[in-house]
Amino acid sequence: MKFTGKKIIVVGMGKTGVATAAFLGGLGATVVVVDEKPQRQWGEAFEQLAFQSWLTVGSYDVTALDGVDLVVPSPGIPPYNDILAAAQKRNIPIISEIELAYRFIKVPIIAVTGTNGKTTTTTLLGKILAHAGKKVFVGGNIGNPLIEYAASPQADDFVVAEISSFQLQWIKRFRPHAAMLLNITCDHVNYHGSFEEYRRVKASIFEHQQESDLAILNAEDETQEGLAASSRGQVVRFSSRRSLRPGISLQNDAIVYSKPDGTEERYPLSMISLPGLHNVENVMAAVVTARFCGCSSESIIETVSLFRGLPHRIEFTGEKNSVKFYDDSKGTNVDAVVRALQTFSTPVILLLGGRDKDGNFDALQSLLPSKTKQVVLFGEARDSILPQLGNMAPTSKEPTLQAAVEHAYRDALPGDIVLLSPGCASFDEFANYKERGNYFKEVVRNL
Ligand code: UMA
Repeated sequence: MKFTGKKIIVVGMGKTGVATAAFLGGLGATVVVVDEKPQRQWGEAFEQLAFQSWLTVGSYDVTALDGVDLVVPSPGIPPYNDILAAAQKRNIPIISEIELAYRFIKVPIIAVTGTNGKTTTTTLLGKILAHAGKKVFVGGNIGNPLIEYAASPQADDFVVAEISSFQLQWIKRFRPHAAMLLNITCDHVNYHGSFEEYRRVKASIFEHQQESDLAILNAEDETQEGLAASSRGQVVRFSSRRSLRPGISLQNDAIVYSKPDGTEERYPLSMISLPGLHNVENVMAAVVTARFCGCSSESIIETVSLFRGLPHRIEFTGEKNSVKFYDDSKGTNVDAVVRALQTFSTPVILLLGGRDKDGNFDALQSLLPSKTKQVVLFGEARDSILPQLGNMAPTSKEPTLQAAVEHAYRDALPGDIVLLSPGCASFDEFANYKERGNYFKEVVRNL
């Protein structure tokens, strides 16, 4: 599709929408922009665009679609949004920002998706490639839209992109040279409408791959079995629970990458300082991709050994009177809580709550007796989570995160661990998970 001379509506004027509008205007399109928020709240980046002759501000309703040839929604706009629903009815094509970017990016794209572990794996992979001397751009859901890269000189060897299900929602031809699906568990159901639809959208990351592309799948994830069979790319599966030949798997104290030709590479488990088996899986996916991109095993081991992980992911926060505190504020779904609990060998005091994303907390029941001493529920979701825990651990409720931390500290004995792994979004009290994690650290410091 040619974009020059077309009338295109961009829905949502956050980071993605502003960059998309600028890109389309640069191509010679007429751009209509809309957002549910009043224009004065669209931020400084929009103000740079506001007086361009190719741009008009539309009203946030279906009339904005009049005469429009194409819709580019921001990732945060759910598919059931009125404007998107009307565009579908009128057969106006809709493409996501990553689809648009893909059509203009000439550098091979490595796409990282999964319910959990995306940002850690994307960051690690970016570091491995850079350490091996490759020029690399790291972007996508991690914070900088790919469309910004499409507009740049593109002087890199690889683009490593964290890709969310929201960004995959409206792809048409998006074909990453390497793609990985780290795991899929229940998340974002209120956006996609059902777990099945969320899974379908996540799996579409492989849909347009060809024989020369790499597809990395989780061998322990039953829902991915069909994908291995249907993939046109070169499939490599990983497992942290059993040996895979071919595949990459954990065998005693080593990660063993067994190739289809029967050769093997070994990576010492001791190179990983990040906690939990889920991080071993993230490293496995990064190793396979880095080898595919031409990095040496030695260089990979060096980078992984130096990597200390990212904030708010089971991050040690501090110790007060021999009580240890861990910040897993990025744990915004139930599966992330399961992973965090499995990381600790002794039962913890778990802080759980925030804004519920329709998570299924029943899934925690079997873990609570062995992995928790106590649960403190907090925030907006505290009442809705309580009955789902099935009285499997002593549980109390507090209105706020601060009250929950203070409650946990009052009850804790020397040697105890207090873990914030909320299993919920942060928006009832905070702007995002980072703000929640930083606030947690501040409350701990002030105890
Ligand atoms: N808006 C509407 N109508 C709606 C919803 C939102 O008009 O129904 C407007 C808002 O008023 C706002 C704009 O849309 O002005 C925001 O757009 P957006 O939510 O798509 O946010 P961006 O600033 O463009 O950021 C997006 C990603 N946000 C989401 O997916 C929600 C960022 O991921 C990403 O870093 C950025 O693009 C660059 O690629 C954030 C995220 O939370 C970190 N992602 C989810 C996650 O990781 O779980 C998927």
